[in-house]
Amino acid sequence: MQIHDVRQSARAVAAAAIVLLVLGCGGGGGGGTPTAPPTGGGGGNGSSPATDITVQNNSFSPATTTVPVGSTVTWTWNSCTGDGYGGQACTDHSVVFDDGARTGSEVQSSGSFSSQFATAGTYNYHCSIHGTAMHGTVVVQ
Ligand SMILES: [Cu+2]
Repeated sequence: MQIHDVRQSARAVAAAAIVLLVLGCGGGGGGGTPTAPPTGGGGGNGSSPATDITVQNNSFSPATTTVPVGSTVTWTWNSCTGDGYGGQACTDHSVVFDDGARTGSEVQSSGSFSSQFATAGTYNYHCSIHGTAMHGTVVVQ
């Protein structure tokens, strides 16, 4: 009796294992690849123009920035470099508009300056310290 019972149990286990294998196989194969639906309609953020300009030593980056009418452009100073003694040396720069009509920034070596552009046009500017060698353009359209 005992031996018989063991054999029956073994068969049952084997049968169960086969069932599990078949189920496992079907489950794995039939899953398919989940496809993530594209989110949203416009993807608007990707097309937003850069309105941040870095004031670095002897250049504005990017040199030309194109923005929609009404945009506020922010210049952020990044003009500090190592002084060779473990400290930092920060160089003065400014944002001065060539036409003189718009208010520019102070001469400063850190911080930022923002200006809003309500009218379409091309606004050339330069640094009062380094002259036209350090210049940039904001195109408002
Ligand atoms: Cu400068």
